[in-house]
Amino acid sequence: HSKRQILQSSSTIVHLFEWRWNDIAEECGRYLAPNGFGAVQISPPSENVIVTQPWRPWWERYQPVSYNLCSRSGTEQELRDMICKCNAVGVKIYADVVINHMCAPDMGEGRRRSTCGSFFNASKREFPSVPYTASHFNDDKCPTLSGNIETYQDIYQVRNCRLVGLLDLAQDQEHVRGRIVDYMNRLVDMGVAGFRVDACKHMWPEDLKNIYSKLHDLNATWFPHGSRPLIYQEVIDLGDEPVKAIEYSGLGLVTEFKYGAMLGSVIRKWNQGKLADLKTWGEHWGLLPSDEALVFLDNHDNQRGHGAGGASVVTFREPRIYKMAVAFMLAHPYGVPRLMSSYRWDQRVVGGKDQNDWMGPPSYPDGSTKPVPIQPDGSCGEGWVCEHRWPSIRNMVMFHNVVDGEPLANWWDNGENQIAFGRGNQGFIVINNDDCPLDVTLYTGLAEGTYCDVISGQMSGGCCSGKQLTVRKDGRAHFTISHSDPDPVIAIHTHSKL
Ligand code: AAO
Repeated sequence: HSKRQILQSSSTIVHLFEWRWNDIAEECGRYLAPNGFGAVQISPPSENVIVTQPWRPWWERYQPVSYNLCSRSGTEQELRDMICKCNAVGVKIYADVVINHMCAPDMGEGRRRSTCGSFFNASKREFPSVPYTASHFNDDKCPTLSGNIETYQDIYQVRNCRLVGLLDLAQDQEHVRGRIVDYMNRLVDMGVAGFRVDACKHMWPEDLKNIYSKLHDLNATWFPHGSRPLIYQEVIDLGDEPVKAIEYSGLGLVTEFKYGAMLGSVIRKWNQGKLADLKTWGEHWGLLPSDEALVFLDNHDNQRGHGAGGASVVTFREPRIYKMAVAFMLAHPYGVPRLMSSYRWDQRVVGGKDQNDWMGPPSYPDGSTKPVPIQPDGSCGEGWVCEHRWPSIRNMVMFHNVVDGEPLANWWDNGENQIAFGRGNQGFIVINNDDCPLDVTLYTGLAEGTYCDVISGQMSGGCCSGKQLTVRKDGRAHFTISHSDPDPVIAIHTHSKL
């Protein structure tokens, strides 16, 4: 296929966690589109409560007070402008929507505690800008004395009580569904291509179905007539609770939390795990059907001990195994992949818990978020990690596009932690996570020729800045990977051919 087709086949989503709309607008044109990224997940665009105790935590954005579109990421105009610029270069925008609940009841009242200055009164459950009043919440249906979810083993508590104390909206009411649908449709009309729906486990599937059915088709300025929003639903199902991911998978994609937890465990070689086991990776491991799963290694919660996934989850703090796991994820055909793009914060772990897990994005003393500066070497400054700009991660996004639709092929492993596999005859990857060198000749399925390894370098202007691999007439190539290599992976594909 042509370069153009490859950029368009892109499905990889990058979560630009807490980025400002203006920075995302620039990133789409200068970086994401030319490197084959398919879409950006943005932080919640709705107006939220301003939390000052602790100081401006990232999680305040998960406490809406209205559906007005202004937040620390920017104004409504900046949001609109960003969506337009990203669509213009073919990068889709998926909005994170918080529709299960509003803020917590102890968040006060007035206009000064909200990001657009809208009035609310949390203890009275009044949010006149929507509007919602006390009657629009689930409290009368919740069976617990505290009003909060006390156990995840009772589906009525999970759906009708307050998640970590947050005021729980009654999506069974037409008025509530209507306000949510209006909010989501305003975003669709502005040009978003879909949604990450927060806390779906805590809403009844039939109510969500009703809401989704009323969404507009995507904006025809940018998308083919009749295109529907892509929806991926946050449901944490690690297998030990009565609420199941499959209750939601008929409605849209579902976040597959087992993916990062299990792959993290294998890459760490915990419980006798080894890469060779990944030969059967996918549904055989108890994961959702591939076409229903949104997959990722870490997310904004479990990279800081919130949510679920546990200690096996790998993050930017362990770059070597992180890059290895990302390479596997983007090379493997299972699921729709999402990359995390984080900011750094100082961890202070006391008794197993990070006391700084609340820390918000790089910001000025007044609480406003800092821009993302790009350094001469292409990395980000000011505490923005920008995993998506790490060269091998960026290049694997292109690998993912080149091999799109091709079946897993030519699997090889040494029975331990050295593996290799291809995707049809379009790409081939070799990974060495053993404590000894890899030195092997393998059938790649690729056409004869010299290929540039996109992990150690890349093609530019017809030259390869990394390792070169020779595929012989019989499709075989010789690979060596030292176990002390900081990037113990080789990946080649038809568009990295010299
Ligand atoms: C903040 C404060 C709270 C305060 C609250 C109200 O931190 O102390 O009470 O405000 O003032 C984020 C933050 C929260 C924050 C909230 C609002 O993470 O700390 O609360 O904003 O500002 C559950 C939900 C899941 C949710 C996750 C965090 O099911 O939907 O908790 N994720 C989303 C967002 C997240 C956001 C919200 C929802 C709310 O991504 O950023 O919260 O909008 C079990 C359950 C899971 C459950 C976890 C954690 O997991 O299965 O469903 O996630 O517990 O409670 C084993 C099990 C596994 C289990 C896990 C952990 O691994 O196999 O199933 O253990 O126990």
